[in-house]
Amino acid sequence: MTSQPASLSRRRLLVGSAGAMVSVSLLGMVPLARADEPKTLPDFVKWKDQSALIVHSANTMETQRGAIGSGVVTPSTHLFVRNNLPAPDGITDNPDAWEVTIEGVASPKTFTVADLKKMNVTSVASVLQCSGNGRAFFTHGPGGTQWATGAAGCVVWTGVPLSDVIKELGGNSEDARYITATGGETLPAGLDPKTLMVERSVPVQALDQVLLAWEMNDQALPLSHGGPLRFVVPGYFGVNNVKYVKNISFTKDQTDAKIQASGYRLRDVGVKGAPDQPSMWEMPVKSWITAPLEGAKTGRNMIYGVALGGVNDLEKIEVSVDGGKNWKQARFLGPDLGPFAWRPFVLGTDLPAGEHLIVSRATDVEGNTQPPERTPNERGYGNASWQDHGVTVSVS
Ligand SMILES: Nc1nc2c(c(=O)[nH]1)N[C@H]1C(S)=C(S)[C@@H](COP(=O)(O)O)O[C@H]1N2
Ligand SMILES: [Mo]
Repeated sequence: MTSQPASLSRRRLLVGSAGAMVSVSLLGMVPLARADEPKTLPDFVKWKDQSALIVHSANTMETQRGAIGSGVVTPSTHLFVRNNLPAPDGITDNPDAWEVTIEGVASPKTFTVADLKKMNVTSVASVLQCSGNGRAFFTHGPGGTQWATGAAGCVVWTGVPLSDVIKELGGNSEDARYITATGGETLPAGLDPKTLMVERSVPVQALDQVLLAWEMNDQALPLSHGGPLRFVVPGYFGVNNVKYVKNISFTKDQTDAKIQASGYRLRDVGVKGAPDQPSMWEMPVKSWITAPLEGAKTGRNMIYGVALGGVNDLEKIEVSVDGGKNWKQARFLGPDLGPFAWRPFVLGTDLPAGEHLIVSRATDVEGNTQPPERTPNERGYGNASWQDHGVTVSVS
């Protein structure tokens, strides 16, 4: 493994620092890939900016809270990565040749990416956010990647609206209630494919916004983000945005793949996932502070953050520097790239010396607003609590 030397030198670096105890215990027979060991970027994402990322595992990396910046669009080098399975090898070498089959329509057909590129090309900005973003704040210890704020980013997708493709195929079947998209992973042999495959169903109403995308941030879609072709559902949680999509089907029922049937289901702590529980589809309104994060000087300070409305436009963003007792309306920054994009915001305010709990609370045009508290749920999904996303800043 190419990461071995770097990983070893990192350990040496830790000896004699605060991490000394950890590193000493790592010397010897402990396997390289320990969950608590700082890791270098795996090969398929070597092009990313490691200083902007927290590497949780070879398939999970999150953006550092302070690395989001105040731009509307997240640079691809800073964007989080989350793969349930390793990304397939070599499929982005000739992206135009990638094929996607569309079924559950009047005339089913297989398109290459080259075919799709001749259609009505559109760009949409949308927030990509993992269902487990904010999981680290739950106190019941839900399993899975301990994402804080960084399993989210706002990017610009370019592709063809699925609705255009469907029109060309004579429309979808009348009894279709879901659009089911299948990822192009090669599944390990000998195991039940249903337990591993990334196949997600979303309500057919999402057809209004689904894009088949081959570009992200004006570059060919990288393998790590689903190239050559991705099924993008703006406003929906990350898992519904199926990478390397190879099949799209209009179906009467949701897929019985595990990732849909029992995975990504909202339920009480201790309860098993089941198809009758809410699926992680539309994202709720949410925001968080991105600066300052630790220390600040007394006097005038600029407080920055990002806010998203999920499927709705935002109405307002408020900031409190006293833990939610008093709120002030902050200002959105930059252009509004539409309901699915996030909006950076800023508030200029005077901060006296002392510790301040800075929190933010977004409200969408339908009056939906962030709750003060998270709702405990088995897997730690959908955390939009404004209290959890606050930061304690010490001002001196
Ligand atoms: N084919 C496929 N699509 C996938 C996944 C996957 O493992 N395979 N992971 C999903 C999950 S859980 C999330 S949060 C997003 C992450 O997108 P990103 O890695 O581009 O940030 O992709 C989704 N689409
Ligand atoms: Mo996810």
